[in-house]
Amino acid sequence: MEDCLFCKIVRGEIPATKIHEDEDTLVFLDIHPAAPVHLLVVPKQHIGSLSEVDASHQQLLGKMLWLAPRLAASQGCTDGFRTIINTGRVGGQEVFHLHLHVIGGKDRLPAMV
Ligand code: IU
Repeated sequence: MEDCLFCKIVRGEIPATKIHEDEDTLVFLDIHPAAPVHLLVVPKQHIGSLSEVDASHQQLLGKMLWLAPRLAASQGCTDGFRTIINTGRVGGQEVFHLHLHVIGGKDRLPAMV
């Protein structure tokens, strides 16, 4: 996607602080961190949101979740973390390229629900 911000980061056209990269995903620091540790796990292929995934994305989605505890631990989150996928307007999604937030590094995050 030509104008998608996260596609531009994946292509290296916009800088980001990369934490991890493999053939399917890129992980980088959120520019407006909600906590001391705030990573975004982004699929390299453009998927607009969680609402747009289909059966062919199951392995990719599993990988994104599988990465989360490993990335959190690599950033020092040894006693828990939070994952969030904001989806669509009601879900508060701002960047329409699927991403998994991995948030932690505080003693205890405020309850959300
Ligand atoms: P959301 O789930 O779509 O609401 O989250 C988008 C996130 O992308 C948000 O936390 C922003 O701080 C973050 N972000 C970024 O890391 N780099 C950018 O250039 C922009 C947004 I624009």
